[in-house]
Amino acid sequence: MDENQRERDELQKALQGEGKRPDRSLQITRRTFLHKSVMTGAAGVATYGWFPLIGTLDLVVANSGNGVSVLLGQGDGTFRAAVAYGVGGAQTAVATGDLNGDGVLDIVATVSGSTQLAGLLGRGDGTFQDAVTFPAGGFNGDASVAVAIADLNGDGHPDLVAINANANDRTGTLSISRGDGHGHFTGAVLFPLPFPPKTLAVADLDRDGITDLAIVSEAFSLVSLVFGARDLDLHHTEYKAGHIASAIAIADVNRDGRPDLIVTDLGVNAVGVLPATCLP
Ligand SMILES: [Ca+2]
Ligand SMILES: [Ca+2]
Ligand SMILES: [Ca+2]
Repeated sequence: MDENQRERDELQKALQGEGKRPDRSLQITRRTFLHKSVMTGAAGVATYGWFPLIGTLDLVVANSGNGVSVLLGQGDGTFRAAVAYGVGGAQTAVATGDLNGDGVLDIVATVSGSTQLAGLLGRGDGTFQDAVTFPAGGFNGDASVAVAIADLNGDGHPDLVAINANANDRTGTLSISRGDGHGHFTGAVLFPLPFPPKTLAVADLDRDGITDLAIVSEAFSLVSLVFGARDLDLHHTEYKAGHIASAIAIADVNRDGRPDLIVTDLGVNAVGVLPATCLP
């Protein structure tokens, strides 16, 4: 039996055993992630923790202890001392984007054990205002594990996106709060996920001008692609992804102008690549 057939069989067994479906408007297609692997010799955690760049030189770090640290670049590859901002708890993930449309990058972070997102609005001089909170909704037992600032409905205004994992029943929710471009967000629209998510990446995967999501579930070792849509009538496609998919990045690996998925696999200490040509 070849590796791809084995993965398809494992996926089929996993899906039959799980037997859960979203109860809202996420339509599901399931496919097998026919990936190529590159051995790294160590557990792949390169993108875990999210250290997104502000501009090109600064770092934002989610602190497992408490708060978010910002390290401003000095232009020579070194950084000033970290400045910590309290956001009401320990962080599991952080993302940057312009929440209020003033042209200055802002920060949003998950708060461990909750679905309250913390936002830090940038002042434009490398410092940030006191934290504000945005509810990501979720069901009893949900906790936000990753966050993004991305325009999922293509109206030109950044939306707040969070994925919540439920510790009780191995499910999760996708939370989308639509932004008005001025820092105000609607209440979270929730989409149940039939797996516990771990992390996500954003890009316009199908190149229709609307940002899409790639969500990783480590527990089910899959990647779920959720395609943005103007009315938020979302559908997603699940890809079986190796043995223990743990982290994801999106980049044009083969330089064909289309975004490819790069997924780390803790099960075999490898990095898998799903070329855009395999995407729907
Ligand atoms: Ca801003
Ligand atoms: Ca939007
Ligand atoms: Ca798209």
